[in-house]
Amino acid sequence: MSLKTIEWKDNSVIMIDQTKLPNSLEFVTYTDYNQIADAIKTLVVRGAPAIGVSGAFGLALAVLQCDTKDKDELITYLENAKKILFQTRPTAVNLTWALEKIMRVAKNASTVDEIRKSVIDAAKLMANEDIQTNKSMGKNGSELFNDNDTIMTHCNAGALATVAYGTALGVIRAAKESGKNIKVIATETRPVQQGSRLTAFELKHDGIDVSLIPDTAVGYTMANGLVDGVIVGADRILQTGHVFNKIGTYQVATMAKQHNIPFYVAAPLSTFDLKSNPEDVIIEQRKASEVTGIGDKKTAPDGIDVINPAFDMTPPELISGIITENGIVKPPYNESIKKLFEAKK
Ligand code: RUB
Repeated sequence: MSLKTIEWKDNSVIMIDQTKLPNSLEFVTYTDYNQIADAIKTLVVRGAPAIGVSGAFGLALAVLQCDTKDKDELITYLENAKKILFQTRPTAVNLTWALEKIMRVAKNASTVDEIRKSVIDAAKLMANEDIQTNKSMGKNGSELFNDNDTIMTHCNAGALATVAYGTALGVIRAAKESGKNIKVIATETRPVQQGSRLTAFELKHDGIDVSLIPDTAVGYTMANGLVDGVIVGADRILQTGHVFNKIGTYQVATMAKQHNIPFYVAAPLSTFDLKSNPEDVIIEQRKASEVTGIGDKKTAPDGIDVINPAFDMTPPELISGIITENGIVKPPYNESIKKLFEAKK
């Protein structure tokens, strides 16, 4: 069984503290939605689907924290909690999706007790469904890869970015479970090192063959025939097929195109944002210290100006296919994504 990133237990939320990986596997327990907001902000929990479920569990804690007997008061309390949770990280759309879904459940309930029960049940269900969704995505995507393929991945779109199993790494797990011998090349993913700290840790933990490369070796490995395909996750996918994902994804996709290597994205339907245009999406800018040092060690001069976007946008023409729990969509994305959501209704 792959790692379980986030769990509801005895009216509290238990998470792996991802800031401590790979040096130690530690769990934290939260009983206050403000702690969840903080955990999302400080990357204790990260990855689009995991952030969504964390937001839902944040609202589940909020219904327990507010001890009113008045329904309107409880809804107002939840609206405020939703606002605080929403403000944590702007780019991954799964957070908005999850918070809105839970708020709809709360507003549809008729009594205070019913709100409490239905919100907690819905958040727990969302967490369970995330695992099932990843398994379906894995099954759908595993056919894209052949025995003895080496697959490159960027950032961490694994068990640690979801509740368990993973999106991009879920596809790799499923391909392996179907009997294929698959090797993985993980980029280290500067500046926060989700590749070296998290992907390398989780694949090694699960006994999957993984080699780590510096981000700067993407071109070298592709040019030397060491890569058969690429698979990454996503934080937001637009109707046009533009994919927002961890900074550097665009470079990997461009290099894959240059070398005729298929580039796939694996993400659940909750990662799609059918309303926004590329220019509407807020790209999170993170602190300079992530770039000017590694851990406590300084690697740049004091006072240097820094540009540190957490995400970039990969245009549809670089993407060979998008794997979802309801099937794989291929270009032209405007049509195939529209059809995917029409079939869902
Ligand atoms: C995470 C990141 C991941 C996607 C994965 O960034 O960009 O690739 O969230 O999502 P961060 P998915 O570590 O800054 O949160 O699991 O849907 O593929």
